[in-house]
Amino acid sequence: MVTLIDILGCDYPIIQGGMANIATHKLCAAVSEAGAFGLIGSGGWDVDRVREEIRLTRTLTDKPFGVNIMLMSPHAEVISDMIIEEGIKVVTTGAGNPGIYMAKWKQAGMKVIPVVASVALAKRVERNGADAVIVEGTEAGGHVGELTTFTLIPQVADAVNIPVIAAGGIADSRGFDAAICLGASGVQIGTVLLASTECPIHENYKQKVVQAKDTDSVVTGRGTGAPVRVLKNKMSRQYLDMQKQQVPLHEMEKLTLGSLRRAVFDGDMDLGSIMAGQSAGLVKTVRPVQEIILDIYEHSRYGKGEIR
Ligand code: TUI
Repeated sequence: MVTLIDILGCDYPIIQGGMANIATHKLCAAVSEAGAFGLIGSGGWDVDRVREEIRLTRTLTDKPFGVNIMLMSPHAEVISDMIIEEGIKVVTTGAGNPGIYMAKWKQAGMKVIPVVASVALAKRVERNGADAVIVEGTEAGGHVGELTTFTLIPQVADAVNIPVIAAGGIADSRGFDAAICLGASGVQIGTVLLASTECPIHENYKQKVVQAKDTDSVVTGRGTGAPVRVLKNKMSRQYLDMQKQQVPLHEMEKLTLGSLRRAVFDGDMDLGSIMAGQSAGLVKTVRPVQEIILDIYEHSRYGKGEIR
């Protein structure tokens, strides 16, 4: 049986989320060097920037890494071709159905691992040739679906015959073990890596994650087609107020436009969009990536055996 580790070519069944504007060569290389699977997050970037990030990653590590394609990006199609030219072996996708790209990626010999938020899409991508699925619950940060990790993982595990990777709400070995018990073969982590030494975001963002408690995140934009989980601040409150007043979407977009960048680069914790998951409440300190990965894997009770 092909295991997730075989598909990815890394040491541990732990994948880094492809966080837009955050998952640069620095984070990706640190994760892969630690024995997990790093990803370049292409959301928010054009094709040349993503190519540059791939090349920079290769200067930092010989270990395998992949690229995440944010399917709502206007650059998704050109990036989907560029990663073939660059010899990327593993691609993950998010925020949509990657159906139109699957054939060419499989033709190029790539492993394709879509992020899904429903059983229906998991089954569809399996039929289209996906090698595994990342099943993301609404606990996750950023763009999210409706269902929880706890309910989705076993339902998808029952419905498909490819490895399932759990995402959303996992920040330590307990979450990792729970995911394995629910039928997952591995996990994807994002929020806990925001609070890593190597994560290239503003220090204010890291501190905001560390200080967050259980109830400090909220989903903005439910019902608008692009629900996004962020940490509560002035920006999220303004957004939710406008939503209640049914302000037209393009007006709301003005508010969100560039707001993730304001948080990531300027450290603006009032008017920035601080994307993070519910697991922020579990994150207590900023640690090196290697410590975060090893802490999850070494303390695991169920994740080291014959999982596929
Ligand atoms: O994509 C993510 N997380 C993201 S993308 C992002 S950038 C962004 N910024 C503002 C607005 C929107 C996006 C920030 N965080 N995670 C993967 C993910 N994919 N979560 C949920 C889904 C998903 C949802 C519905 C995947 C497929 C899907 O189905 C659509 C269909 O066509 O069936």
